[in-house]
Amino acid sequence: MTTIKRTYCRICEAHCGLTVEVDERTQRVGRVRPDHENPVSKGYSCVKGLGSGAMHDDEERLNFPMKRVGSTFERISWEQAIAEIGAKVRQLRKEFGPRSVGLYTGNPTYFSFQNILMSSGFIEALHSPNLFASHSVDNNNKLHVSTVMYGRSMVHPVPDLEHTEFFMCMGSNPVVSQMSIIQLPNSLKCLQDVESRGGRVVIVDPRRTETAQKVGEHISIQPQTDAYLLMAMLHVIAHEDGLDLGPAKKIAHGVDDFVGVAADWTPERAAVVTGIDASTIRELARAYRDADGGALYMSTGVNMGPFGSIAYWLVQGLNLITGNIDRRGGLLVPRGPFDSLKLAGWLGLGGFNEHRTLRGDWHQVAGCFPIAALPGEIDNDDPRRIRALFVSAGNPVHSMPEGGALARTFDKLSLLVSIDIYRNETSAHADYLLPATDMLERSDYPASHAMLQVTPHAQYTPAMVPPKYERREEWRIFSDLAVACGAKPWGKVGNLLPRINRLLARLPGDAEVTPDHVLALLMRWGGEVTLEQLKQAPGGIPLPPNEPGSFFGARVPSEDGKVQLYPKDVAADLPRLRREESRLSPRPGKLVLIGQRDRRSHNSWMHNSPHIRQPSGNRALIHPADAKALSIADGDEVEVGTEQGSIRLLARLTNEMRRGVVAVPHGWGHKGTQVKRAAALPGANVNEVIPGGHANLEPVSGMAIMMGHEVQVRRVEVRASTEAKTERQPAASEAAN
Ligand SMILES: Nc1nc2c(c(=O)[nH]1)N[C@H]1C(S)=C(S)[C@@H](COP(=O)(O)OP(=O)(O)OC[C@H]3O[C@@H](n4cnc5c(=O)[nH]c(N)nc54)[C@H](O)[C@@H]3O)O[C@H]1N2
Ligand SMILES: Nc1nc2c(c(=O)[nH]1)N[C@H]1C(S)=C(S)[C@@H](COP(=O)(O)OP(=O)(O)OC[C@H]3O[C@@H](n4cnc5c(=O)[nH]c(N)nc54)[C@H](O)[C@@H]3O)O[C@H]1N2
Ligand code: SF4
Ligand SMILES: [Mo]
Repeated sequence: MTTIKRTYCRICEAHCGLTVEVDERTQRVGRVRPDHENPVSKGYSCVKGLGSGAMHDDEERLNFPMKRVGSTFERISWEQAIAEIGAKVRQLRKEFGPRSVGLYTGNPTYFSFQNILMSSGFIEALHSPNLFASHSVDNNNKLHVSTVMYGRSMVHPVPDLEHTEFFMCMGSNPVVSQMSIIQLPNSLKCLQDVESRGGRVVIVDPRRTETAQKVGEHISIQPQTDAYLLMAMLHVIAHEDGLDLGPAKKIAHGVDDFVGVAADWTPERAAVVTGIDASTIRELARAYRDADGGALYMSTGVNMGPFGSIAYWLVQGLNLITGNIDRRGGLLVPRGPFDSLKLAGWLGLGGFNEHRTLRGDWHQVAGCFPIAALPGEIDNDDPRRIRALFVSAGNPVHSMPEGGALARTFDKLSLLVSIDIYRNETSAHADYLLPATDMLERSDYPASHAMLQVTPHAQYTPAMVPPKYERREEWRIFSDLAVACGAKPWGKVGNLLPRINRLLARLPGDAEVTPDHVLALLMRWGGEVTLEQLKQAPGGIPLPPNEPGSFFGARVPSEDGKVQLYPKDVAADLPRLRREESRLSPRPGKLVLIGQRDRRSHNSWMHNSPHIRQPSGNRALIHPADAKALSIADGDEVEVGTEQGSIRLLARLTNEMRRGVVAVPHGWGHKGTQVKRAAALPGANVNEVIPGGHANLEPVSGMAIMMGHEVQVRRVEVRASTEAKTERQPAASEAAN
């Protein structure tokens, strides 16, 4: 008998509702479809989520624990894997101390309640500060700025798009990505609705993106210069026109200092850097200020540039002084079903701590060090360096800038363990591979997004099917590892995470506590809904809408309940903004590199999907006029190079691009992954040319600077290009699913 079960997707932040056909006898997964009854996503989904069933059955999945033997991997039992890894870690910790263990948690971690809970619990229980996270390659600036402005990294007011009159979207391509640090399924429709209600949508991007082609007005901006645009908007609103700062002063410290930073940033000055006319900047600033509810939003295109922290500070500050935060049609701060802010306060999460890296003295953001600092923590002569590295749900060798440099440090490790659903470029170097469950094989709750929902909604999903083969739930893997590695039962006094970890690991007797028990406790405490109620409502339960006037004076998690509008460390970075002002244009003959995402890929891990027909590799998107100057024709093979190295891929000429800018999608060019479909796809890994290391970290937050590097683009000699052309397969648009 086939049952149709309801769940939600955990690949991107939209968390779309899905239905899954399950054969009750065989427990096989059939068709995965959009859930039309889901009250938030209302039948929206994309090809990645619909491919989750095929991914569950992919014959190339990692299904058993494996151990490196010479240059290959051999299957071993879970008992052997856990015991051997545990023995090694115990020995390293005894000899070199707790810092000898490190953990990198990749992007899918944040889509699994049990993984978030247990991965950080694991490293805390081992008393190591060495937790690194993928948010240092997408959102560290946001997490850091919220920490210094609001007191906790998880406060990110979300646009009230159902009521807004003016929405400016900088550095995001919602049609493809569904955005970030926000939960908004079918974001295109939400933006189109703003327009049909008579509101205005402005897309600021160096490329006329898929989004800009479908909604709003496109404003083309020179990469890396959004902070200058925002400065000029602040100048117009607060200096040229004058603004009553009284209301802002009631809720924030440092209002005058904040406004003061824009005193000499006239639109004329910003126009030179951004490439946006001064008159346009003035008009935008005033339209935003005068809207009956306006919201500025920025995402990874700006985060990944050199001024991510300054830009997010300006976005928050502008939204605040114009009275748009905590108001209808502006931006609201969701509560979630339980008080995440209070909980974070108790657990000491999302604030500052004393941990620093051995090299570079980097602080943690949201409890994690920047991933780009990891190579330096492994390869140094300090006896406390990292010697055992765990990588969970991540592929840093491929996904971080200059990942090859990280791979080269692996020789210095005594142990590398990958916990993943596939084999990837990082685990190719591992000593042990531990197979995790996929999203259909585990229960879940979108805890990390509770405070980011535009339409608040609580949905619990049970596992759709039991794990196939010997795939194991992450909570169990981390729990067993913690015990085997010698975690002490009760951890540091006052730190609850190791306790939870221990609780989950082993209760006295045979009782087993699972992440669901922790969730049930949190829900009960929160009071909005109980886990029992959620289990009875498979499509989830709508929560009260985000409430204007509920944040300031009530829930701001800073010490005195006020916002810090002039955070010293961010403001101290302003001289760099001035210094770089004249250096942002590329030198003659060079182009500026930005990125692009594709609906059919997800960072580095969707290319093996048996469900998704992939285009034949990534392409370098170049404006026809730039291409002409470089004698490049559409489909030519080009070399994109920096001082660090070069990659070769085919060119696609398109006037979507801003002149002087080249876009190369990341996540392509799979080598040594052992997964055949992905490895067979042509394409190149752009992170081979994006410089990494400490020098390329945004200095305030440790966010990797991945956009805006100057590159040389040249046509590969005719002979090679003819070969490339003969092999050429359909262009991205031709192969669309
Ligand atoms: N040049 C450039 N580089 C970029 C970006 C860019 O725009 N330009 N984008 C960056 C961004 S936004 C991010 S978030 C990072 C991502 O960086 P990472 O998170 O390090 O890498 P991913 O490629 O997302 O790899 C995720 C891994 O998790 C595995 N996985 C999937 N589901 C599960 C699961 O449920 N459990 C476990 N254990 N494993 C699972 C996948 O098989 C895959 O190997 O990359 C960044 N890299
Ligand atoms: N299909 C698909 N969806 C995804 C992902 C995926 O890989 N594939 N990844 C997921 C992840 S991990 C994340 S973090 C989110 C990211 O979601 P988004 O933040 O929306 O990321 P992108 O879609 O890459 O859009 C970034 C935009 O910034 C533009 N840009 C580049 N430089 C600049 C600049 O200097 N200024 C401005 N204003 N714009 C600039 C780029 O042209 C691009 O259009 O997407 C998620 N969703
Ligand atoms: S947009 Fe696609 S990948 Fe993202 S949650 Fe929805 S179905 Fe999943
Ligand atoms: Mo990301």
